[in-house]
Amino acid sequence: MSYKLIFIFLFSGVRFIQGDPAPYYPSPFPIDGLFLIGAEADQDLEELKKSLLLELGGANIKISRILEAPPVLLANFDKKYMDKVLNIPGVAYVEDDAAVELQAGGKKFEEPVLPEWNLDRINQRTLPLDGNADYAGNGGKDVHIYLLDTGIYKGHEEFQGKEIISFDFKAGGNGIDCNGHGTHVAAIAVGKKYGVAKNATVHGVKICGCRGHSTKGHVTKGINWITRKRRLPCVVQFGIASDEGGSPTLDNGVKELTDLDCVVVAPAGNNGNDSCLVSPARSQEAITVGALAKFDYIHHNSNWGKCIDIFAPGQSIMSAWYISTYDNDTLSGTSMSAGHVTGAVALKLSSGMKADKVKAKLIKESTKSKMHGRLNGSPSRMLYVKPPQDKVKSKPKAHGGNVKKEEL
Ligand SMILES: [Ca+2]
Repeated sequence: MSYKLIFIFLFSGVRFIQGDPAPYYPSPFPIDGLFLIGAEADQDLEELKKSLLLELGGANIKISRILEAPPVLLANFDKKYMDKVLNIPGVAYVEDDAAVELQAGGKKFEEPVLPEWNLDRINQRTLPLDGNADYAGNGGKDVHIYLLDTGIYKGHEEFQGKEIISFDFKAGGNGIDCNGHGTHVAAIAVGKKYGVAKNATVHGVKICGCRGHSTKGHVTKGINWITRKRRLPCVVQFGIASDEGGSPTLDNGVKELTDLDCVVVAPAGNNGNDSCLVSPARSQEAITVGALAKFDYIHHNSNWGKCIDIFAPGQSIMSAWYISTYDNDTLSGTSMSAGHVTGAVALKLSSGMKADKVKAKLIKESTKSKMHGRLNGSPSRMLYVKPPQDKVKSKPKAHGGNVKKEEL
């Protein structure tokens, strides 16, 4: 290998020669004329805005700061100016803004509704289900969960007043869920009946409209709000995934959140494809969650592959719905799976575990090598949350005598 090649490999991805253009990351389904401009870490965004307006002529150009650190601008301009923008000093990269998708489907798109199985499944190593769905610990008390999703239906009985409407991507918006997805995921994480961490607090960070439409730009604004306002201990769950072009902005946002002591949970995505193609699932720092079907197979819609860290129930999950205080509905998807892991993270944080230890701990404690069917390179790891000690299964010895506690 020549020295020149070694040099290029060592510095790949870094603009090491003044005047090299920044990289451009296209989306297969871009929003025409709308771009996220990532700036170098020490770049003054106001100065960069001035440079952009100068290069682009200023006419009809709208530029807004959507993430302070790492710095990102959202700008509209004609793509014919792309080469100019990529050569402006201080620009680290440009990516297309594009739609992101919620990672769930309603029951009308799914198989027949199954009896509630999910909370029962994750506190035992093997099937059959034992009818116990309790978890050890204090239910995630004092932990703050931030859901980048459709908001939360405030006042649902599942939340017992522990839900907080925290952010709306629309100026003047009320942050209330008018879609259902966010309320459903929130109750899987903290709901009094449907939830894993029943004493944690959940914050709605609304990045989707009523029809579930969102963009990388909207999600980035939500990330920015959390980076500035978060309360610790902190878990952030994404309810969305990008298209298969990925997103350096979302990936960088995850890294920033973990640097700020939040644990980040991401759905693997619901396209039945490689999870390493989408953001934030492909992020190294996030806990990426695939959907487990009943009987321990990968759910047919779930993404798969080596970017998944763990699987959790994601088929036919009953949880709260947004129509009324007592409403519920059944959805499937990797967002539902991620809701279980978010609750499990809250239990760990509430027990005093440091945020940077949680991912490795959940992986270490997962139920390994028990999944069935084709895994497509995914790790065979299912979420495991310990039951209370008094619910640990007891078995008499074969010849009578003392009862031995069996660790499940
Ligand atoms: Ca059980």
